[in-house]
Amino acid sequence: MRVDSRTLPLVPLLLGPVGALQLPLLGGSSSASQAPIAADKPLISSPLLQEQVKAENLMQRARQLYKIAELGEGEYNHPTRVIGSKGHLGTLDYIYSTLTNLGDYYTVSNQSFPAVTGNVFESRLVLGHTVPESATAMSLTPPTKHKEPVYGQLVAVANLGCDASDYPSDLDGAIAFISRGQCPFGTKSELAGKAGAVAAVIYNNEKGDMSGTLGTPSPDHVATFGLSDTDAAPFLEQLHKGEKVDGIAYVDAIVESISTTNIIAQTTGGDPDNCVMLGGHSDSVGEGPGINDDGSGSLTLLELATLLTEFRVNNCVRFAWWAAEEEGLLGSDYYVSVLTAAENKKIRLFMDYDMLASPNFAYQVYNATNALNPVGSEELRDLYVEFYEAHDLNYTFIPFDGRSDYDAFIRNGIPGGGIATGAEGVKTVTEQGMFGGVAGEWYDPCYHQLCDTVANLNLTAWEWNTKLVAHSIATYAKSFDGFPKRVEETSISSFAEEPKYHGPFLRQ
Ligand code: DTR
Ligand code: ZN
Ligand code: ZN
Repeated sequence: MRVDSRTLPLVPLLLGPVGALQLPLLGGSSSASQAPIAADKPLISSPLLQEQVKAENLMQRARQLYKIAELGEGEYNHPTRVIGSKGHLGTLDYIYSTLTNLGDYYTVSNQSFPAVTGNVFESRLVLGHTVPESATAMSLTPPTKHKEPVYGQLVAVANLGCDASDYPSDLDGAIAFISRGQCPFGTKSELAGKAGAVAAVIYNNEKGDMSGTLGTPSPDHVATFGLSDTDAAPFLEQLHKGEKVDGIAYVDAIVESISTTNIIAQTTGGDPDNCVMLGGHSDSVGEGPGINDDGSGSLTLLELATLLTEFRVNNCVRFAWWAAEEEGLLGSDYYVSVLTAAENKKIRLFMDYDMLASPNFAYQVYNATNALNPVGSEELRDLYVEFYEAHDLNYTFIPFDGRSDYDAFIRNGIPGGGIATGAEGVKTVTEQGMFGGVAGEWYDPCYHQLCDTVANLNLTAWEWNTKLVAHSIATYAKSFDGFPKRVEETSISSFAEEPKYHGPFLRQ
């Protein structure tokens, strides 16, 4: 096994007293010198690589990953691979040991970075005599004081609660009632805390339920709930009429700062100045084992990294298993943030693979365009389209909206794209005709839930998508001919306004 000069061989997984994975910790990105190309290996070929993809091998890895998720039961009372848990540490060890058992085909490095993890153990909101059904504690919310119920009047905040002047003077000891909109949930929670509120309820100003994340913790954050527009309406009316609404808020939660780890593997063969990069995320949410989200993507990468060792490549291939995607793309953000300009330029494109096997799947392609995203993003999109069309498979376009680990890359001038099979979106009748499954149901009814287990995988979708990932690797590992050169400036993608998402959860 070759390791980056700064990376020590992984010590066996020692789940010490604090469960710390004794991984060597390494900042920065790996850089591999070009090893002599193994002349005995055939040049990478898409059909030959695709031929090696077998559903049973993928399922074997999924079963192994579920066993690893069960390591998290001691602390979470259910299987999970959330960052900081033994389930995630075990995932990292599985990925790292698989890669380092592949001889010197890869330079493998571990990149540690600071992250924040949160867990809501219990929460409850009572407004007047009602327990609003849609009330959901926000991700990364702090607990209520002493983790006990707090009592206060519900007090409406003016406008959208994005300025301190919106918060009335009588908010001290009250529960702030704030409309969604214009600024992040974290900003609203912080301003409410500074104004003396004991908790905050942010209600949707669009149709439907609303849950999100407070993002980077602040000492002024207060226990914060999301609420649907329909559940908020009667209380807005009562407050508008000058009636009093008593509130009780209770959150038992923890927010912790920890160090976690990205794993990067780059072929020692191939031009190191022209890399094709691809990633999935190694972590799950605290609520479940994440076998589809994103076990499917990270295991596809691990299987293809293994199969690729039978070939030689002309351009380097860099695999990434991101940590803390679920906390807001922290791993991929960190990785891109520490790239030098020269390192940035070596990455010709980044391909994101996050949820490839949803049970009620649709074949979804991120609708990247060169008009809005770094040039080359559209060509990558069209590679996916051409593959599905060549195999008479239907597909749909989905918004390239910042919900997964491509975001940092496209914001820093690196062409990006990817495919998915769907999360909490609802399959339409038209899509039922295109893909089968059940209209009116989520694409993944177990998204971010305990039931995201091995049984939650659609094998047909997973195998086809793994063949497509193989095709995407082989195409660019063989040649970038016809693919746009990197343009000079590392332009920021043009979002019309601050995007609502940066990661899985709504930020505002
Ligand atoms: N895989 C989801 C985040 C995600 C990425 N793309 C989409 C599209 C629609 C919904 C969610 C997502 C996760 O990590 O939670
Ligand atoms: Zn995901
Ligand atoms: Zn997720």
